[in-house]
Amino acid sequence: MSRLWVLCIVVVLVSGVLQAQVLREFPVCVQEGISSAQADISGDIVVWSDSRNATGILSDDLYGKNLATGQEFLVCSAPYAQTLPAISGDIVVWEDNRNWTTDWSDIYGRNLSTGEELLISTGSHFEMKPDVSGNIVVWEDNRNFAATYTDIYGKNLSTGEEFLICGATGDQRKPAICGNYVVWEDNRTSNTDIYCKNLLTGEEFPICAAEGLQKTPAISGNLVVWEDNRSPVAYQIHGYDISTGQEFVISPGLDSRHDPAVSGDLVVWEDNRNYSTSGANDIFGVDLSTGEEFYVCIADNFQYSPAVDGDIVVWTDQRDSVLNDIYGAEVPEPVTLSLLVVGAVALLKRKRKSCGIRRRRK
Ligand SMILES: [Ca+2]
Ligand SMILES: [Ca+2]
Ligand SMILES: [Ca+2]
Ligand SMILES: [Ca+2]
Repeated sequence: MSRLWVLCIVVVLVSGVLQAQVLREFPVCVQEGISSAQADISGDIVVWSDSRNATGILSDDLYGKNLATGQEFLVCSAPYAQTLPAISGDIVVWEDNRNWTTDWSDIYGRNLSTGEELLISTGSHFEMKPDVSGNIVVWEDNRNFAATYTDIYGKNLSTGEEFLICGATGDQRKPAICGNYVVWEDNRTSNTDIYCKNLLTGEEFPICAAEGLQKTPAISGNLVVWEDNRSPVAYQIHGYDISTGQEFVISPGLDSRHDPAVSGDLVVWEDNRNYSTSGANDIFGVDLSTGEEFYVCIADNFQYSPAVDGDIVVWTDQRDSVLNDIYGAEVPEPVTLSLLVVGAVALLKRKRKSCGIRRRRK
């Protein structure tokens, strides 16, 4: 048997072990009688919406945790509800209802390094579901609802300039941004597609305008992912590489997959494949560099709304009760570990790209 065959067999055996390897899971925020949900992550910082100070409905606040130090901190406790936080580096943005009686929802933010609160967009209409990448914040905005329904707006935090990203007819919703690319769910043709705008060139183009519904896009680098029900049986996870123009199926299956998140080669989503036996969903993922699909969390009851940055996945978890908690898991890097085991290159580590800052767990 040649050395090459021995090496191949060793790698296959090691890969089999790695597939069975359990991810390192950890609680981020678990409080009895309190709901913590809607987590996002950038680097070591996780942020979420939290009911610990709530005195009634619509009064959640925002909290954060530094995973490197274990320190938890308050992000915003203004009146009424602060929800749906998104984070990129030091900038956290969210949907804010403090001016609910006059302005409906607005977009606020905080610079975690300076402590400064950022008033991003207010007005007597809805601003919703923000995302942030670097200095650019994007959100759903219905100021022109009578003419064009919901549109996508953005703001450059460096210049203070607010600008229209897409004002097409029909609803444009759920924007996500990475670098110069903004993607969103677009209902201009009534069967919901995924569109993209390059903020550098101003060019707008469809990512996927197939039959059926394409929804909940996420983006990292040139990779866009979404849930897609063109199949008559279930929502599946699809992807599109902007640099090659290639679309591909990431996770097919007869049980629905929803709400994907992406960082570099790592894609995660809500997954119903075990619903018939467990009565609830789980979080699954795939490393696109190896094609290896794996479970991130198959705990009891519902896990949903995953977010990922680098090797860390966070999600909302109902394993203990219908009151949500936040859990996280570190995804091992199969290629790195394989090389370590066969003793080929002990120090070679494959880095995953993320949209925000690059990171590795210590
Ligand atoms: Ca408003
Ligand atoms: Ca519109
Ligand atoms: Ca469609
Ligand atoms: Ca579950």
